[in-house]
Amino acid sequence: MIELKYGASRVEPRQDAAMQRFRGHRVGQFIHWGLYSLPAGRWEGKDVDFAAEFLPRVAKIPQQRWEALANDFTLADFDAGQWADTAVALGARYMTITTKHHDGFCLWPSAYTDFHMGNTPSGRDVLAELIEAYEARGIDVNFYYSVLDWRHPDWRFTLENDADHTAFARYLDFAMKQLEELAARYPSVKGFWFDGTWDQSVKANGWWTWEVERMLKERIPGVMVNSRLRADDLGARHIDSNGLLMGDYESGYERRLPEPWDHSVAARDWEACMTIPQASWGYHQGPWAQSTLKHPWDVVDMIARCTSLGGNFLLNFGPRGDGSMAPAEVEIATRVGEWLAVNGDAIYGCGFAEGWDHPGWGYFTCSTNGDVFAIVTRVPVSGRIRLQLPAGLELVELRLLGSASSEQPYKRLADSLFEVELGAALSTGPLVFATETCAKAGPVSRKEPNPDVLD
Ligand code: 2OX
Repeated sequence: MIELKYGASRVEPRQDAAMQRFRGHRVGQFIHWGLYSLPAGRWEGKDVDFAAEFLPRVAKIPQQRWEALANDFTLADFDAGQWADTAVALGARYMTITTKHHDGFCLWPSAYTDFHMGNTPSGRDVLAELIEAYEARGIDVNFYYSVLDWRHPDWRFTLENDADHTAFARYLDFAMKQLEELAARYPSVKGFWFDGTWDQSVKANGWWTWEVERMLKERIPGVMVNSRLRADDLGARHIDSNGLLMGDYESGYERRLPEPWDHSVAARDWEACMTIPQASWGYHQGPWAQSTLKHPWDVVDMIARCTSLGGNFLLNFGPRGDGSMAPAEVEIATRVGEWLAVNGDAIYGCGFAEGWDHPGWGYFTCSTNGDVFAIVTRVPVSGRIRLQLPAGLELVELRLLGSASSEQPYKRLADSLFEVELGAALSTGPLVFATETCAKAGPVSRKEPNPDVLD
């Protein structure tokens, strides 16, 4: 063990009530909304086929012109209740909103910059409105905060000389003050999701990331912070130089998920975030994004995959510049939510099913009571799946969620191996079977009879 001042603050996962609540949520709604939502990936009549929130960088837009977008951010069609209804439709249990993205624009009226929503025509405090609307529907609100800031004069990507160190020290002070301000103004926030922490300048200031975590936890009991905030004394990120997780959950899975059979990730709390289009977080109006929207069953597959590996899934929405939700995203949220309304027992509060090997046709999840669910998202062309139970278990019953039928569509092929005929139920989308099992009588052997199979 290396002696670290700013490494992980614990060895084992958090088990307090706030952590257990977050862990049980499994499905969250990410929201990217800012000035980039207005041009929505198009500048001077031309589509810019890159993530919409990167438009000012990719299209090299002069700072003044970017800032002028604030005059058009009128919120003509913004209704926090409508956003929260979309989260309810999705079945999300928490929401994470961009309070400040890389362009530096703040959704709350910050005392430390003029570049904020309070100085747009409506002057509304949209964070306060969102917290009220979401919490009224029982949905937790978390804040995304980009440490990277393209606009602030004291931001540095690297620290090359004394002047850089002096400037960046001022920047870190500014960001700390903004975070104190967020914590003071919106004390019911449940967590902070940090981004833009990968540059050398931040890695050289691990102490600051440690101090941010400490400050937030002191001011907001139970608050969650993601591992992406953190760097240790030596600049190691997420996982400290002793191999321990920093922050409360691992947040490195961005637009990618762990491999379904990689059970090692289940040892930690984690969350993956995902876009609905291929690669834009902010709303992008062009076909580059709109022709790549995921199918609701793709989203269900990802939710099931994350749950089966003990992680949360944060699905991103990019509301439009007028404040309205994109109809195509609302439609997808609604379809996914309809599935969760029937099958949520296999997701909410569930996690890794110890002893159940990854099946190619989908995922096993396990509730806190030990109920194991088989979620079928990847059906073989045969229309049948093989259900391999852990050695020593006997199948008593399969119950198809959302079905009143007590028919048992399976037959035994071998010890602990069953075949399930999926049949017509398939046409309604991913199927979930609740499994009821009991201990098998007699001796249990996992040994393959084939002598060429090595143990
Ligand atoms: C930068 C270099 C390579 C790949 C991704 C990035 N990246 C991603 N930079 N910023 C991001 C932000 N993180 C997501 C959660 C979005 O906010 C995206 O803008």
